Amino acid sequence: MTSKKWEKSLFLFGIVFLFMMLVGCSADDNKKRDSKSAESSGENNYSEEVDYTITGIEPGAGITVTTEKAIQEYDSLSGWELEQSSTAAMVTELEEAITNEEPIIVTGWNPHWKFAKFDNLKYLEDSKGIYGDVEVIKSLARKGLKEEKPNAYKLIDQFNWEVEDMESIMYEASETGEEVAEVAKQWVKDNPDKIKAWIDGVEDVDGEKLELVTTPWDSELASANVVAEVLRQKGFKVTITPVDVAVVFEAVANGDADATLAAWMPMTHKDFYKKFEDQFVDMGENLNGAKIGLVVPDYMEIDSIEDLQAK
Ligand code: PBE
Repeated sequence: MTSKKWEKSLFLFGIVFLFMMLVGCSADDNKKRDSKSAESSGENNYSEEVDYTITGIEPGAGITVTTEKAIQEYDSLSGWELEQSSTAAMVTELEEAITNEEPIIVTGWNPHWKFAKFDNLKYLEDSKGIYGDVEVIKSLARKGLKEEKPNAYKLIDQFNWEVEDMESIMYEASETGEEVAEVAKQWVKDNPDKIKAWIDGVEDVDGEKLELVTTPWDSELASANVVAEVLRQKGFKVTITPVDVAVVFEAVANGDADATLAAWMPMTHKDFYKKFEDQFVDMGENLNGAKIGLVVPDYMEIDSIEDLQAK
């Protein structure tokens, strides 16, 4: 993977070098320098070119709240806007920008299939640590679940998987157009070894109901559907309700939902977590190695949020 990245970088470097040679030989010195040659000499106008706008996702997302904080904290982002729409719209804009080799700055995260699809993305360094470093995804249960539905609690508590597992489901769903729920079911069939550890000591039940609440992103639809499928095999009747992040926390806190597998901590959902802390049971992480931040295609010659310019 890393060496592939290297090869690709060298290849891209070669292309950029050739391009520069050609431009150098043929360009009329009086011609106005285009932005590409300005960038290669160390100056760039990326901030102006993206119109001081970060391409964001849904207003309710943790990464949206966190990015608003970043805009306040970084001098280099002063006067910037966060364009909020949807994850699908962000991905379309990212795809278009990459096709045309144009600059773009998006709110990005792992696990997400865009990192598998476009292998030329990079996170901008975040010296102030607004987005944190490594994120984990936690499972939360409503108070009383352990006592009332011990087998469901045990299974959810034992659920744990890798970034690659989650990403493979997301990627396959995005490539084939199949529902995440369907791909998740197949994943459960294909990974009996992983599931063995989750169901260790869990007894079968007879139609006990269980309500999982989740955020609407493919990452959390993947985990919810995988765990729901395993719970169903144990005899549970499971419903999955996708809602806004704020509602996920509220529903578990007030007992409307039994559990969620979708809490990104310590940064992404910090505000929501803090608001309802003590009103739910933190069951610990189910995935380690998630990440959020500002993401750009690697043909943009900047490394850090501080390389951007205030409006
Ligand atoms: N995400 C994906 C979510 C959590 C999962 C990073 C877009 C968020 O920002 O809340």
